[in-house]
Amino acid sequence: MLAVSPVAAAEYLIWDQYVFGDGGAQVSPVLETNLTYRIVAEEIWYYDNASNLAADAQYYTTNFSNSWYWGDYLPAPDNHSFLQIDGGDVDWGPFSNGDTGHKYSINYTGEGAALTFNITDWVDSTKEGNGCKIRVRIYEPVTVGGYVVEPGLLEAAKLPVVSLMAIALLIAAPLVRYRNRRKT
Ligand SMILES: [Ca+2]
Repeated sequence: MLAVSPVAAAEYLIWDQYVFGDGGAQVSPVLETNLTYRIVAEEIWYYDNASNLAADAQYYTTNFSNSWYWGDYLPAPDNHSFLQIDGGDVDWGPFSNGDTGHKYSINYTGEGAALTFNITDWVDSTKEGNGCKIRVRIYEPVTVGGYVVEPGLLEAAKLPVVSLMAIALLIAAPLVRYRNRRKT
């Protein structure tokens, strides 16, 4: 039987969009009530493109020497987040530098509504001269009959299919060779 798992569920990508540092909002598909999605935000945008000054979903750097591998980092001012959902701040978690892709991940339980993502520039409060973007992806848990499927079980369920395909190939390969031989 299928097991119910609130964490580490098997999941698939349902949305993949860029939220631009100098742009407007991006709206996700409607997220089902009581289904726990995973939202991943990564990469960097510029709060001052000309000066090579970068920020990510939660943090920013004052060191212009490298916009990917930052020399320093500060949280967004006044406990804000730069990447916001529905106009509100999000706690995207501990800092991720360039070596981990400025990547952040949260769990979000759907409320039967779409989510609106935007970047607010809390550093200099102007989008003039901003640049680049944050990539946002939403993953939906795999469910069967209303139950969330655990990854281990999903892998186990795939195994017989893979085995059957392997057997089919073993049977098909000699047949193809035999047919080709007959043609010559
Ligand atoms: Ca700016």
